[in-house]
Amino acid sequence: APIGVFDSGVGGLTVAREIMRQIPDERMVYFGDTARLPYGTKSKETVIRYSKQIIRFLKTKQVKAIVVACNTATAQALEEIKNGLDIPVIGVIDAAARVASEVSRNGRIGVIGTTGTIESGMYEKALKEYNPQVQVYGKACPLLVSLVEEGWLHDSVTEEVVSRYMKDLEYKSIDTLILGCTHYPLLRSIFRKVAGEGVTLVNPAYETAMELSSLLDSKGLRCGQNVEQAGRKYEFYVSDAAEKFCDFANSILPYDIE
Ligand code: DGN
Repeated sequence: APIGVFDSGVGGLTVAREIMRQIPDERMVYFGDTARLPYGTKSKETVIRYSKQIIRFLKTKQVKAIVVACNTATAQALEEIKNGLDIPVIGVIDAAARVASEVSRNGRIGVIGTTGTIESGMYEKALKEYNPQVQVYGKACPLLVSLVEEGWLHDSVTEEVVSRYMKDLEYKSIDTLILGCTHYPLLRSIFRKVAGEGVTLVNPAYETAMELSSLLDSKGLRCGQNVEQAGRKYEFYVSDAAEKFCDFANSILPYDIE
C-alpha cells in the first residue's frame, strides 16, 4: 500500500522528494490542495476541515500511513485529525523540533514559517517538550512562499527579503534555525549565506522522511524491497491548476511527472 502525503499545494513536494530519496521503495499518493491554498492565512477551523476532506480522499487510495506535509496544517490540524484515524499519521513539526533541540548547543533556536505556523506556537511547544530550557524565537516570513513559487530561488530580491526577515533574529544569538515552511528548504543556500556558518539549518522535510522510515519499520508497514509492484509508483492529485503544479514538480523532483 502507498503512503498518503498532502499539502496545501506544491510545497509538500519538498517532503515528497525527501521520501523518494530516503525510502525509495515506498509508493506514494500526493494530494496538493491548489484550489484552496494558501493555508498559511486561514483559520484553524478551516484548515482542520480541509485536512479531514483530503484524508477521506487519501483513504480511498488505501494508504497505509499519512504524512501531513505542510507546516501550517500540522500546526493547526494534526491533533484533531489524529483522532478517529485507524492508520498512523505524522506531521512535519515533531521530528524537526526533536532534532533542533538535540543539535542546538546554546539552546537558542529560531523558527521561521507562515503566519499560521508561527502564531500557532506549535514549534515552540514541541521544542519545549524535548527540552524545557530552550529559548524559541519565531518569525513569520509570509512573502517567501510567493517568491519560491515564482521560481526566484537564487535571486537577489529573494536574498534581500530573507535578510529583512532575518534582521529580527539577528540579536537573538540563535545557533539553530528551523526552516518551518515547506518552501524554505528550496532557499537553503540563501539562508545559509544570510544566517552565517555558525547557524545549523534544520530541514523538516528531511527529518520527517527519516521519521516516517522509522515509523514504518516499527509498525511493520515497510514495503518489501525490490518487490515488483503493480501500478504507478507515485501518483499526484491536485484540486486545481494541474499544469502549473506539474511545472513546479518537474523543477524540483528527480524525474518528470506527466
Ligand atoms: N505548505 C505551507 C506550509 O508549510 O506552511 C506553505 C504554503 C501555504 O499554505 N502558505
